[in-house]
Amino acid sequence: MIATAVLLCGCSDSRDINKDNPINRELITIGFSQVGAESDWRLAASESVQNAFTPENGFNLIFDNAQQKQENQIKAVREFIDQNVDYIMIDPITEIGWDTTLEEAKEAAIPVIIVDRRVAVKDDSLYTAWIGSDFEEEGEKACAWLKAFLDAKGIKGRVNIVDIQGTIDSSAQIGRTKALEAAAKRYYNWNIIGKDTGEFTKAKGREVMEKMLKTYGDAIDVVYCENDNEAFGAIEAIENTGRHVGENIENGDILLISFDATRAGLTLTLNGNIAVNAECNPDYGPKLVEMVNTLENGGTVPHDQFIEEEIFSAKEEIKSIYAGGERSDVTLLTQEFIDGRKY
Ligand code: GZL
Repeated sequence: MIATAVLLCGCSDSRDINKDNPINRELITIGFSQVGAESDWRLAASESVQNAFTPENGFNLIFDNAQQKQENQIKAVREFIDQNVDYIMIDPITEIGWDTTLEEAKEAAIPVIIVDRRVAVKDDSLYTAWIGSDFEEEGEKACAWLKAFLDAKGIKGRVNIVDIQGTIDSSAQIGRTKALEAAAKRYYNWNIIGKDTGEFTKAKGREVMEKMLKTYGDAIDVVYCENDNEAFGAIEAIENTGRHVGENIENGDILLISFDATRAGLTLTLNGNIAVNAECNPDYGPKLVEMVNTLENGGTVPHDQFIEEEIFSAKEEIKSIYAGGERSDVTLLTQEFIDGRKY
């Protein structure tokens, strides 16, 4: 039995939530099931939620880290139901397998808000709202940037790409992979020579990159890392072989694309190790507080809404890109911009 530790933020962070721990009904109790702690992005997203749902703001937060296992998320949600929390929030590790659990929450008349990644359920009324990223658009922006970059350099020949995917069947992986595969169909000279999941972690990203280098060696021109932590691992693996991470793919460099735009990821983007970084905004906390307060006051919230996101690079030649039917400015990175980032 993991002892229930009530952290300073007034949230308990335990898998076996203590049923004897009486809920303070003056506060709105939120049961939050988080994917895990697999990446810098995930830590930032958890911090955003814990900084927002505080007793000072009128909340009691029960926060559960599922350690990247859906069965742990389902167990936590059932415990939230037993505790009769006021709201359940879930960042679902994968999209499938949620119907029964959400039906149980509906029977208990507890509103559910899905955060970040999505659930694929037969009946969308099983959850009150979803707020998250447009992962396919993130991928479209990254691919549009690569296309503009290759055009600016006059590279028309074959470009061999490996895809270090995220957690398979997670919305982020589904969207980012789909965008790359669509771009590879659209541009005759783009060639995806390999893909494998890096599970959004540095260790697995490095392991996959090592395997890809052994298999494809000098043939690799571009690595499409589906999050920053995979890119951190990929850079280590590439540099261990003596190859250079950079933009001169015509001279043997390996160009890296990444997602999340964490502080560490943006630092590597500023110094050119990562060529372009598509933001995945982790700052859900304040938006979720606003949504709960609206609901508490009898208001309604959009059933589905996207969180705003940008795309970053240090390469001045690409100032804007055209993706997902819209033009997006590319934010040119500076150190002070990175220093000023909340997460
Ligand atoms: C995306 C999020 C992904 C991040 C990864 O919204 O679900 O999961 O891109 C994280 O860093 O592990």
